[in-house]
Amino acid sequence: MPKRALITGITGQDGSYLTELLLRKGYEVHGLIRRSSSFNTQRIDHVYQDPHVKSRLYLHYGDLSTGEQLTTLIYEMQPDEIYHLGAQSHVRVSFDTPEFTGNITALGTTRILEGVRRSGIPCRFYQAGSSEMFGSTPPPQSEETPFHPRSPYGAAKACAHWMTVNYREAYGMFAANGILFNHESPRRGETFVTRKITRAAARIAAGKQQKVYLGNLDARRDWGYAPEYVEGMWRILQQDNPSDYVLGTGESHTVREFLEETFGYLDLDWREFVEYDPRYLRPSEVEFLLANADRAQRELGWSPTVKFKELVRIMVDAEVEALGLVPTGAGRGILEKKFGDWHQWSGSVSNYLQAAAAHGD
Ligand code: NDP
Ligand code: GDR
Repeated sequence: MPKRALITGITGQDGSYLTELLLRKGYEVHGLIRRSSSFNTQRIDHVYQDPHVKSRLYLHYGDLSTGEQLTTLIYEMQPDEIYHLGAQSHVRVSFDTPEFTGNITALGTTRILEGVRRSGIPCRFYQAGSSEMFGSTPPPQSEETPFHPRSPYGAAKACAHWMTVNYREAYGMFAANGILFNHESPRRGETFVTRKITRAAARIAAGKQQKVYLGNLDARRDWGYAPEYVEGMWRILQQDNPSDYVLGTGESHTVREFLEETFGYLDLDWREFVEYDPRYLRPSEVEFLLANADRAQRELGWSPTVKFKELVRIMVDAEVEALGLVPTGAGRGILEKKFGDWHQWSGSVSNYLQAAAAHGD
């Protein structure tokens, strides 16, 4: 019998990479999707087949705002592993929608945990925790670092983290937290800063856009490559005992450095194209994130190989290709060289980008 996994947030960046990983490992994969008036499955269309054809990927309608249906779904599906990635995941937006963010990002986790408990199923549970929980606590941040969240999103994730610990301790559930630092890819949502910058730079180089408007350029982030992080999630659930792990690269850079690297790769000077817009500032900011992921390296054998400059090249090449142009190629070369038989990541990225282009993105 293949293992059965349920992924919430399957249509997001991480959900799509995790789906590919688990299908490659032979899992039967079930995803929770919410009904939308426009297409929201572009990131997984390339692995989703007609349900009338034999397939190992199944999609179920549902929403993290309602617990009863989630419990029924879990009870009927009997998954071996649940990867709970669904969330209102945008930090800036969480200041505009604090109650909604708490409902989905914090209580959504409680609803899934409660669904597992009530169903009485011995499944393993992964909570998608975030470095945003550390907030203003100085770097480097590890599993021992206290949380001091600086946004409704960070506070909601801290609640979800502690609920996961509580269900582990109270009911003996295999419930584990990943505490993941920023991870990016060509599939990143367009309003997160790395994708916003790489997309704008490629369009500017192609003469399709004049300017890009940004907020705080001084914030420091530890940016890694998303496909490596979903491998970490899977490893967390394969341990003998449930525990909590920080995943990050151990390198931190400012948004300004990301601009320099991106525009520099395209032989452009970012200062000519970037304008300041206070709309993108947060009422309280997280200034400096830098992971200490020693524990993950020691116990999971996980250490990311794609670092800052390589990440930029991968993302820029993908954006250039999406515009129908020929990329410089360093990014594509990095993927092919580093991942050997993982070169399908770049294949699926291209498929996704072609699909996105067909949708008029
Ligand atoms: P995305 O924003 O790309 O994806 C979020 C997913 O959650 C989407 O599939 C979205 O569906 C789904 N979702 C949102 N609201 C609901 C709801 N009410 N009911 C059901 N599903 C819902 O996030 P990422 O893939 O980047 O991140 C995955 C998880 O990891 C998130 O929980 C995020 O907070 C967390 N995280 C991410 C990090 C990163 O750097 N990427 C770092 C640390 C943590 P739809 O497509 O319909 O909007
Ligand atoms: P973050 O990612 O808040 O770290 O959360 P984001 O890319 O949104 O911001 C990173 C930094 O860039 C600054 N910034 C801007 N950000 C956005 N989005 N748009 C802008 O125009 C802009 N200008 C400057 C921000 O102020 C910030 O300092 C991401 C999300 O994926 C979370 O879900 C996840 O938990 C964390 O990463 C780890």
